[in-house]
Amino acid sequence: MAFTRKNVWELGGDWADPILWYARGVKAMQARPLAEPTGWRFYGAIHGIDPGLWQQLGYLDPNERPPSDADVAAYWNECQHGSWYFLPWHRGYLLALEAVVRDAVVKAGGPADWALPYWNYFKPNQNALPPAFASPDWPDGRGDNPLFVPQRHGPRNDGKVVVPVRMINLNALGDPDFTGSADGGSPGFGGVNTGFSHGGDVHGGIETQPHDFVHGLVGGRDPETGLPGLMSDPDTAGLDPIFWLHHANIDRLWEVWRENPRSDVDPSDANWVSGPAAVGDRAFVLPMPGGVRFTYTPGQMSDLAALGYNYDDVSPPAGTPQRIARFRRLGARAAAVEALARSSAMAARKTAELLGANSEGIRVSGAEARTSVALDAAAKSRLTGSLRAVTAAAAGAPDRIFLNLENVRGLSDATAFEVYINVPEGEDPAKHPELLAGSIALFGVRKATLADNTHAGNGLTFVLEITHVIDTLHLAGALNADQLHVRLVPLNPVPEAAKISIGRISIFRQPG
Ligand SMILES: [Cu+2]
Repeated sequence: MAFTRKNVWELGGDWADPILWYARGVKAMQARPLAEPTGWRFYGAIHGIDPGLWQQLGYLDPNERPPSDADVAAYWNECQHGSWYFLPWHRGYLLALEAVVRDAVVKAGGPADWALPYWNYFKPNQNALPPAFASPDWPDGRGDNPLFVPQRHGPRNDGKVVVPVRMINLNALGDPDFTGSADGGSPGFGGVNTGFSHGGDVHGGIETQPHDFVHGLVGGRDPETGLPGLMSDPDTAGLDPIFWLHHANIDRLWEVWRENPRSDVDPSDANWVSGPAAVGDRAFVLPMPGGVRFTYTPGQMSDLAALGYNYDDVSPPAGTPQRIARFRRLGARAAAVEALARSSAMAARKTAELLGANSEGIRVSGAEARTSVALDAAAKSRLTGSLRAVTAAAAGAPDRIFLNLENVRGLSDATAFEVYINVPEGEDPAKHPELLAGSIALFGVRKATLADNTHAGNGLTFVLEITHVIDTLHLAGALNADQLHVRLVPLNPVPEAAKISIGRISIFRQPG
């Protein structure tokens, strides 16, 4: 039997059967003790657990019996972030949770083909939290709906959970490479080459947007206590039932990227295919119903048919960037466009070159932060040369450009901001969508800031592709300046107490 994951907004009602059965399955898991590997909180702790934060949020009693040391070592704090394992690890995590929920559903007399729904916030009128998750009541009016979580504060921290469509994007789907690098160029669609990475430094394309951003905006931050919503912090995110529908959508986007390729493929590198266990690091292993251990490698996660499930829709969404459109915009002749697309898709990955960086770290607090990036003249002329060459008959693909926010540190993962380039002085950035580099939320920043046994406290690095903005400036003849002006516009004023800082803002070119 192949299981089909369907759009939560198109199931035929706020409490359509798959949602009602999900709620019942979650309820059954929540009734299990902390130490039970198929319990709800155990599953949350597999993603990540900060016992102090769990206690503050009311999810852990210090007197509870913990799981065995062996179970904690095998399963807890396993999630992969800032890594090319981000997508395959979470795919296995979804499969295992889905099997545990389905087991509970079937035992309660529900359908044997139950599958997780997904939340596609990109679709028109589907960007609000699905109603069954927003109501404290079951459909009969009883008030212990397990899908409802009070610690969801939303983008404005007022409890209204809506994903602002203007601020999320599918730019990552346009990336020809699954694997990126941490050299300042593309972080890839799927992330950079790492070992076992429970919170790596450089977030990959699909991880940064929309993944991190939706986490931060759904969870938000309690305006009174300053505590994160469950979804905003990786150490609490797995406790929120909406987590799984968000991740099912990210998982679906991986298949969208694979299904609509030019030459896009998952990595063939043995370190990706076999995963960290093959080099003696922790294995990807999850508890399944009946005491079964599910051990898996990234390579086993590529093929949905082999895994026995599918999605009802993997067509390319509106707004997927098209390389061809870029070449046309830069003036390529009609006959050259396809050849340019092929050369850009086939090109071996080329090393990134620094175009410039700002001179010192900046603090982000209040309503805005600004800095300037001085551009190296020689590197810039190589960039403009590659952009101009597109109009020639036998050109290679033009450079792609990346803005790096390096060593981002702070204490509030719900911090989210837009990044703009060269907004004219005195003008409202919101009126210049053509100058919007991208939007980020700092999912994982607190963990990455505190020095502990896995982190040196270096913070996170976010990489935004700004090719579209640079093209705009180039076509307007505005790339001749010797610096670019960067404006960070937070979604909500950033409190001093969040201590948000950015070590360096740099811009890199990468030959296309
Ligand atoms: Cu996530």
